[in-house]
Amino acid sequence: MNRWTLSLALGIGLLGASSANAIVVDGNLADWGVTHTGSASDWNGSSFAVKSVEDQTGGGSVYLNPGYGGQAYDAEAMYVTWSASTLYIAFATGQNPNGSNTSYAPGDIAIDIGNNGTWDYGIELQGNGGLTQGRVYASPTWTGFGLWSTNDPTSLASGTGVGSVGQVAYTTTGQTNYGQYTTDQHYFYEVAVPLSAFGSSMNVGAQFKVHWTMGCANDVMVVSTTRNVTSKVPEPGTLALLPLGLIGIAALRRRARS
Ligand SMILES: [Ca+2]
Ligand SMILES: [Ca+2]
Ligand SMILES: [Ca+2]
Ligand SMILES: [Ca+2]
Repeated sequence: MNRWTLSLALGIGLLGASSANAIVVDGNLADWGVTHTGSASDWNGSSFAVKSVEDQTGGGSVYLNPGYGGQAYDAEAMYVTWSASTLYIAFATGQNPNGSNTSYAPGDIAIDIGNNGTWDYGIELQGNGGLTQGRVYASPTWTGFGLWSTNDPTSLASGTGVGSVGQVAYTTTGQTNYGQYTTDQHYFYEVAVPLSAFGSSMNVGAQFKVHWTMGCANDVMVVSTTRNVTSKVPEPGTLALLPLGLIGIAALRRRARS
């Protein structure tokens, strides 16, 4: 095996090891394995994601648990994963993030470390109320807990900003043909925040719960998981470096030849 074939084999080996692509925060959940074929399996997602799926449909009188409201208030599917440095969250809802199809504001993400019923952190999604979009807030307070329960935090009201500001993207144009209710409109959120914002509380082994609902909390999504491995997806930029590495090998090869 000469140097070129050895390099090529190493490169292919690296590609094979990176079966998951890095997550791109763009409001498109294709990188999470979410498809749009008009079947229930669209929400299955990739195996690297911990998920909760509860896609409902119908009009205002349809019960969603804990409230009513049908598709316009449906919390449909949530996905959670992480790299060594970043926590990623994505979800789908029937509520337009600009609030145009409901009379309630969209909500923010709440995180319970240790699954003990206390919401330890919030993640600001819109950047309203004087808070910064994509920032993690410790010791959060909430504008309310909706109409139906006492422990479903809706929108962040205040908190102590921690860590560097993450990324949030969401879509405000309804998209159809996702899941079995093919004419329903779906909206998508995608979030990346630095794990360092949570201090040691998100270290490997940590149990945590991710929660989202809208201002009325008609429907609620929760993913409970354990950070059982350091990383489930590549670091942002890892795969971008790989082709550069291969180009570098090719350049070496050309130089060796000339
Ligand atoms: Ca994406
Ligand atoms: Ca639905
Ligand atoms: Ca639902
Ligand atoms: Ca907010």
